[in-house]
Amino acid sequence: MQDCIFCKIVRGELPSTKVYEDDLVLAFKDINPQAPVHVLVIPKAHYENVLELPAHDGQLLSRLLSAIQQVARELGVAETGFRLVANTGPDSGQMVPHLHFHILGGRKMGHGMA
Ligand code: DGP
Repeated sequence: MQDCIFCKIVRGELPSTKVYEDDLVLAFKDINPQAPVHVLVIPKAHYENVLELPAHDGQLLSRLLSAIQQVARELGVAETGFRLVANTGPDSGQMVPHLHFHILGGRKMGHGMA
């Protein structure tokens, strides 16, 4: 998508600190980290949120899950634990309308989800 900032990151038109990449999926550090480890895992193709992500696309779903697992292990939060968040739509506060999974870890998270 032309004006989407995450599509621009995928195309290399905006810089990012990449931590994982394959032909379908990219993971990079969040520009405004909320935890010592804060990574965004995205499909390279533009889907606005999880509701648009095609549930029948087993290859993409599997690749996203593998990337999340690999990033968590490589960045050292697989043992200590992490939070996985996909804000979806207006009430969630989703700011960037390109599906992204936040991996947040490296500190104790609060019990609240809000
Ligand atoms: P959300 O509220 O779930 O849409 O979170 C969007 C996240 O994206 C937010 O934590 C900040 C991050 N972000 C926004 N613009 C950029 C950018 O240009 N580069 C990087 N690395 N992260 C960004």
